[in-house]
Amino acid sequence: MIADALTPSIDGISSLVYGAGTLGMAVGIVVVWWLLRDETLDSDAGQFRYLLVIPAFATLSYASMTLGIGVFSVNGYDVEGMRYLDWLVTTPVLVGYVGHVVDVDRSVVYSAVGLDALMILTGFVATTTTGTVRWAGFAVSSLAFFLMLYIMFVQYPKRANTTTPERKRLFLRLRNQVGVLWLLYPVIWLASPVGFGLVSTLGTAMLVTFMDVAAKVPYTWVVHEHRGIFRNDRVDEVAAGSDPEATDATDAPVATAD
Ligand code: RET
Repeated sequence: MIADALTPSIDGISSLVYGAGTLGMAVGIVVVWWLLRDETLDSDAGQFRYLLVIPAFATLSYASMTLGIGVFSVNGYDVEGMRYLDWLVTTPVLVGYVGHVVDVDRSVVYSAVGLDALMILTGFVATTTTGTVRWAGFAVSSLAFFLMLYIMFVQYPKRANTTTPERKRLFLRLRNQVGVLWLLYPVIWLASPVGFGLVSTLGTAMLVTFMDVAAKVPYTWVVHEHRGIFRNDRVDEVAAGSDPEATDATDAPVATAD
C-alpha cells in the first residue's frame, strides 16, 4: 500500500528534523557551559545551573524524539509526549529566570511559573482529548498563557528589586522575546492536525522544532552577551535603588524595569 510505503519515510524525515533540533539545542548547552566555566562570573548571582536545565533537558527530549521514544497515538493523532515533558520542565525556568534577572518578588515569580505549568498541562489535555474537553483545555491553557504574560509585562516591572540599567536591559530582551515568540505556539497548535489540520504532522514537527530552538538557544546567548552584570566584583544587588555610588559609573542612574 502506498500509505504503508510512505509512512517510514515520513518518520525518517521527522527524525531528521528532530535530529537537527537536538544539535540546535546542544549549542545552548555549550553557551551555558561557557558561562559556568567563566571564573570571572559569579555563578550564584547568575544562577547558571538553572539556565543549563533549558538546553540540557531539551537536548535529551529531542534526542528521544529523534529515536521515536515517547510518541503515542491518541484519537488517530501522533502525540510527542517528550515535547510536553520538555515544555513542562523548561518553560517555567525560562519564565522564572526573566524574573531572577531583576530580582522580582518570589511570590510574583511563582504565580507566573504556576500559570506557565497550568498552560502546558491543560495544553496537553487539549492535545490528547476530543470535542468539548479539547476546546475547554485549549481555552484554559490560553487563559493561563495570557495571565502569565500579564504578570511578566505588568507585575514583574512593578515588583522588581534590582533595576540597574544593565539588568533592566537584559530583563527587557528576555521578556520581550518570550512575549513575541511564544504567541506563535497556540497559532501553530490551531493550524496543526490536532487543531484545524491546515498544516501536516511533518510541517508541525518542523515549525515546533524551529520555534523550540528559537525560544531556547538565543535566550541563553542573550544572557551570555550580558554576562558582565554577573561579574564577581559587581555589587549590583546592594546598590540598586539605595546606593548608586556603590556601582561603577555605567550603573549610576537608578531605573525601574518598566
Ligand atoms: C499550547 C496549546 C494550547 C494553548 C496554548 C499553548 C501554548 C504553548 C506555549 C508553549 C511554549 C513553549 C516553549 C518551548 C520552548 O522550547 C500548549 C500549544 C496557549 C506557549 C517556549
